[in-house]
Amino acid sequence: MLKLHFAPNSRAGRIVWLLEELGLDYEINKMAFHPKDLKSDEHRARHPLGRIPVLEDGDVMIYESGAIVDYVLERHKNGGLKPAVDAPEFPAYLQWFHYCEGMVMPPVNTIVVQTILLPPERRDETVLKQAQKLLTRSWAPVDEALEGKEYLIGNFSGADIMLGHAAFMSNRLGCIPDENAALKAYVERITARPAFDKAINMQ
Ligand SMILES: N[C@@H](CCC(=O)N[C@@H](CS)C(=O)NCC(=O)O)C(=O)O
Repeated sequence: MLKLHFAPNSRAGRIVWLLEELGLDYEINKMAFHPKDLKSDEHRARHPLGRIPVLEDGDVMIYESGAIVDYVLERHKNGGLKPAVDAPEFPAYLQWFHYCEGMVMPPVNTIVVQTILLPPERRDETVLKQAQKLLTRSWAPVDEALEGKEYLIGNFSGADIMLGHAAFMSNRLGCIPDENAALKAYVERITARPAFDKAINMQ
């Protein structure tokens, strides 16, 4: 059975969401979002940097949330929630799937470090402001792409698992402006999906 190494309030929620959407059986190794669990020798043997998510599937151990999503879709759902290579939506699918970790998550990481993880005396207001500006700017093309669409490529797909989760997180950090109405509505649509609700509330 698939085994997900998980901690709450993290990207591991993406994988719970995916597995729930697909109706796959899985078990969870719940860890605390704390160095005592994540940086333990046991977990570093799964991920050298002591990060999550990590998925175990028999002899396979794989990390990087995007790689895990693609692995599950290809190996366990025969490419479900993913357009065929020759489908017109395929390039947009790839673009939005990778835009998540490539463009959106770097400033999200900085904002989390500068507002939550660092002690107040080590926080830097300039770095924080820059990251907030970059994050807000990064969402503008996504808002535009969502005009008149329910999901990023029309139908719900693996790209939504990646970027939809990041949109929810960014909205929670207050970095999606009200004028991005299509994106705000998208976050609401995603939040209403039962599989997302289960993933995001898993502690
Ligand atoms: N690009 C990686 C990022 C993994 C990552 O940084 N995960 C965070 C949680 S969202 C983590 O494990 N942080 C713990 C730490 O930095 O010690 C992915 O998408 O899986």
